[in-house]
Formats: sequence, structure tokens, C-alpha cells
Amino acid sequence: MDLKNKKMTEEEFLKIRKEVLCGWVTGKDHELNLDKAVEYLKSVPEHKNFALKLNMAKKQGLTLVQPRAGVPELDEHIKLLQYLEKNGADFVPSTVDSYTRQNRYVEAQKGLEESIQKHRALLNGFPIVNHGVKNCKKVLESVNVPIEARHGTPDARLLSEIIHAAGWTSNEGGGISYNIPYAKSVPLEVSIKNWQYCDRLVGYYEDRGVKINREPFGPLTGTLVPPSISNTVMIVEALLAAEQGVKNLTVGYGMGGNLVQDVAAINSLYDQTIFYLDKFGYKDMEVSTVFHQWMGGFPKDEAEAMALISYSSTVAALSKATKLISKSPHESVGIPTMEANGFGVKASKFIVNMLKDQKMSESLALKHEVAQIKKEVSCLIDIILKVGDGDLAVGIVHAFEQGLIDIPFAPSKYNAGKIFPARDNDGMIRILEFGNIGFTDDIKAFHRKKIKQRAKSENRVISFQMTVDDVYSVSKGKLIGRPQV
Ligand code: 8ZB
Repeated sequence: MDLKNKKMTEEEFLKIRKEVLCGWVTGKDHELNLDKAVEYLKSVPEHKNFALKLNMAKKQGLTLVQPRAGVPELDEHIKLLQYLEKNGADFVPSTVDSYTRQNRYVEAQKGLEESIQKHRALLNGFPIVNHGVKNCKKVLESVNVPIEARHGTPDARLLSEIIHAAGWTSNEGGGISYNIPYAKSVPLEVSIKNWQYCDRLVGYYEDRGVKINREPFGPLTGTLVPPSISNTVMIVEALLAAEQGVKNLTVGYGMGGNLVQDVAAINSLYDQTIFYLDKFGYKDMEVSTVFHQWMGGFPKDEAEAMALISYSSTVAALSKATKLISKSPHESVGIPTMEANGFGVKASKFIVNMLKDQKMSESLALKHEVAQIKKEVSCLIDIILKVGDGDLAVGIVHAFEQGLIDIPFAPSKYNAGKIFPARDNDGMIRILEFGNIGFTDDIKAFHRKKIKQRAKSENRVISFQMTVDDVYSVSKGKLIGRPQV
């Protein structure tokens, strides 16, 4: 395997770049010129720079709000983002369609053309590559807040070239987090290399005085992911990015549902990201956090959905996450209308403003949960480094191969899929079936004890049924999937 966690030389980067720019855009997008891109990025006003705005929020202890949003047609997309900005979005996204995520640009083009013809969105997002630098610049120039590309793309090299050249100063994703939860058969080795390229591109700009934010995708499959597993993925992706020259990172976490565990997860994620970046010698790093509102199944009822959105915002604000990603009352149905999306933003803004000056007080329970997550994360990172013989990138590939890192409910065949999570009696996410996850016996004993307590209180045997019940319970208005009595 010629994969390694080593900064690409500029020569290597430029060589791969030639291949990346071949094909679809050759002769079409004349704006993919690095010097021109640096010049344009430098002309982007400070209030539209993602990294600068996040750093300011962090200093002020604020939680800023960002929705997801994307429609195929340019003018409609601009209208949507302007509307969300007007309703309080501090950052706007451009969520990309599924064809583009799989580099199927010919089909994306067809969908875009048909959407224009029929005045109806026939793609589930904004096809960035087909729009090219020119249209992406128009999007940026039409709003007054920073823009981030949000997608789910194992090979986002061309997409990343386009968005940054268009002045978009944040890109979501990572070699693990935009592969394992999104794709069935892309080898990790391939997606890690592709994301090293995306990060190296950011490093190229950072070397020339342009600040660009990178955000690994924290929620992973969005379904009962134990915090230590997602935090480990966040930290190793942060380290891979830092090696390629990324300086501004936002590590993410998808809400689990138990207030104490969620606050503990964000606190420990922040601490340990800083700890490991420092440990491996990456200096001058700016780290912030992002909290994703409930990523699992939503209630159909719109009032109930709004309640879940408001509760999610409460937890995000109390965790002091720098940013929160909002949901809409249409979540259980699909892509929201502009108005429903605006509702989610508005409600979320209201709550974070209410809680701006309040913080969660230290408690024994919080302290214990922070310590538990940190212990588990450090155990997993040690294992990754061990099986990689000291190389983080190689270690990730081997750790997944052996199921030492295992993400619940992921579609990828490069993920073991042998662990099953379940909630404990307080609703914290624990592990019921370990598969081959690289935890010590001590950590496993802790999880067993917690699940046993719940089984006892519900007067039932420990089984996969608990996992199933927990997957559906929040959409029915209960955190823990207890048997009906
Ligand atoms: C992994 C992310 C899933 C979430 C939302 C889904 C879900 C996907 C769009 C979108 C607004 C889009 N999502 N695509 N939201 N506009 N084009 O991402 O609804 O909440």
C-alpha cells in the first residue's frame, strides 16, 4: 500500500491535479487556475470567510446556526440561500446532489437541464461541478455570509477545486466520514488519498495566506453512534488534514439524545482534538466544534419535529459548540421547502440566543462521562497507530479491515458492521455487541454493566431487540426504546 500520512510535496500535488482537472472540465472551466483562485479568495470580504467567522464566534462563546440546503437551478438556489440568510442563518451551505457525490456528472447535467425545463427540482441538491466556478462565484456574491460545500463524496477532488476557486471557504468531509457512511464499495485507501488531496489543496491556499475551514462529518451514520467512535474518527481525520497543511478545523458530533452525554461528547471532542494535534506537532491550529441536531428518525408531526429541533438547539447551546446544523419540520418526509427550512433556522436561532449567557454546570455525571469518552478514544487511537506501525493513514485502513474500528449501520463493505449499540438506563449510547472493536476488557465491562442495568430495570433479556427499539424510539417521542407495558 503506498498510502501514508505524509504531506504531499507541491510537485506531487500538481501532478495529481493535472489528472483531476482532465475530463469533464477541460476546456470548459477556464477559471480553475490556482493563481487566479488565490487572488479571488483574497478579495473575499472578511465577513464571508468561514474560518474567520467561526474563530470570532468561538472567542465570544457563541453557537452559530447553519442549515442544509441545495436545489439544482442557480437562481432558485440563490433565492433559497438568501431566504435562509434572512431567517437568521449565520452560515449557508450548498448541499450537493447524489449524482455529483458519485462523480456521475453526465447524469447530473441531465437532471439540471430537466429541472430548468420543467421548473421543478429533479436533483436532490446543487450540482457544483456542472455549475462550475462561474456559477459558484455568483452564489457567493449573492449572499452576505460564508458558504460551505456539504456533500458526502468519497472523491471530492474536482468539487473542492471548484468551490475554493469560487471563494467558498469551507468544505465538509473526510476520507472516512465521507466514505464509510455513504458508499458501499470504495476502498478506504482510495477515499483517504482523495481527501488528502482536498486537504493538500487547502494547505496550498494556507501557504499563500488564505484561510479555509475544513469540517470532517461527525454524525457518520447518524444512528446510535457511540461518541467515542465518532470522536475517534473526527480526531484522526483532523490529524490527516493537519498533515496536509489544513489550519482551521471544525470537528463534529451528531446528537445522541442524553443531555449529559451530548455535552460530554462535545467537551471531550474539543479537548482531545487539541491534545492530539499538539501531541503530533501541529502548531497554529484553530479548532472549533459543530453539533448536529438529531440525525436519526424524526417524528412526522411538525409540532413534534419543531420540539425536537428546539431541544437539539438547547443541547447544542449548553455544550458551547461553535456551530449547530439545523433540521426542519419536514425532516421525516425529505428535502424541506424553503419555508420549512427557514422555520428550523429561526427556532434554532431563538434558542441559542436565549441560552447565550448560560452554561451547563459541572456535575459528577458530566465529569465521569467526559473521562469515559476520553479513555475510549485514547484506546482506539492507540490501536490505530499500533496496527499502522506508527502510520496513521495505514493504521486506519488496517483498523477497519480488522473491525477494531467499527461504525454501526454503515453500508460500506470496508466496515465490519459487527457492533450493535443500545442505550443504557439513562439513555446514554453504549455498546451491546462489541464485534472486534479494539476496546480493553475494562471498557467492555463498563458497557456490559450499563446495558445490564437497563435490561434489569426493563425486566427483559439483553438482545438485539433493544437496538431495534432504540433506533425507532425518538421518532415516537421517547429517548429509550423501552418495551410497552
Ligand atoms: C446526512 C445528511 C442528511 C440530512 C438533508 C436531509 C437530512 C439532504 C438536502 C437536505 C436540504 C437538500 N438534506 N439534501 N436538506 N436540502 N438538498 O441532509 O433532509 O436532514
